[in-house]
Amino acid sequence: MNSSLGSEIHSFYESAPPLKERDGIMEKLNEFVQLNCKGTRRVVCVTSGGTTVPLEQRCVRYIDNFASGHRGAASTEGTSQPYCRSLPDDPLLQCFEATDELNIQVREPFSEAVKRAIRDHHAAVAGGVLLKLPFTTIFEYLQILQMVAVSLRSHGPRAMFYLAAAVSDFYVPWNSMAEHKIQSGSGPLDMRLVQVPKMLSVLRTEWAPIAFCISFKLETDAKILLDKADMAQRKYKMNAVVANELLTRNEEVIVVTDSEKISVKREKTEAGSDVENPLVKLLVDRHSAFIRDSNA
Ligand code: PAZ
Repeated sequence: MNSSLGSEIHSFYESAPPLKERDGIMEKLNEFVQLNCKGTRRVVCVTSGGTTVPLEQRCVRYIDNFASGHRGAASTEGTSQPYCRSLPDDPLLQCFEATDELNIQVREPFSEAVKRAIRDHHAAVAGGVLLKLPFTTIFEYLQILQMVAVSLRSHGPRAMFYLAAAVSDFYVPWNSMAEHKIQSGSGPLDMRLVQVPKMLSVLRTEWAPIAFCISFKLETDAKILLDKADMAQRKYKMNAVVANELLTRNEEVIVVTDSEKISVKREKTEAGSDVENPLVKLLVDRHSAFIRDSNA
């Protein structure tokens, strides 16, 4: 990592607002690591959804992005949230109905999918194999990612990072952000956003250097997608970069490694049809080969 990146990263973390419930998150993470990071068991950190960039410290406005969290959720069931993607947007009101004054039941036609989602979700949480750490802002996301990555370091090549979240590229540093709501009467808004430091680099070199790392690259222009994915793969020494276009992201992705470009297309499964199922299968196989090659 070069020294200017090092100082950008340092100043990002130094000036970020302290993570709420840091101790609670750390405790859950430690419990999860103790339970799961042992023997030959593999562990994956899936990031999903998008991060926001607050414009005011007492945040009224923020910059958001398009990510829905579908990719991470669909990939984790085999984040929306894992097990919740089969639910409608307003699950409480749409999935349940009152049978009389006191009783509520799951409505048809949701009943089977909803019951399965609830059952599988509770089983995963109760078994200690699913830990969900929600985030909203870029500050929360990068602080939690650092905590998770450092906690998984000791699991070496058996840890996988599957970084599907759409992470903000620019942000307003906390110490140069207005404290109060920006007033609209003062004319056009002139605000300077600085680049979010490239954390893939520090993940690779310091936080979890021998983990199996998959990052995602989204573009809207097909002509530059594969070059950008290729560049990211080489620059950050990713085991693979999953390249996707905005409009076709649920139909096809291209897995770019140092020697291959593999197209993965939507496939029918028992639960429906998605691109995540074949993608996860391919990456799990690659992870197995990676563990074998590391003699772990
Ligand atoms: O969350 P979603 O299912 O709506 O979209 C998934 C995605 C496009 C955010 C993901 O596949 C991806 O490409 N993430 C990285 C985006 C980027 O920073 O380039």
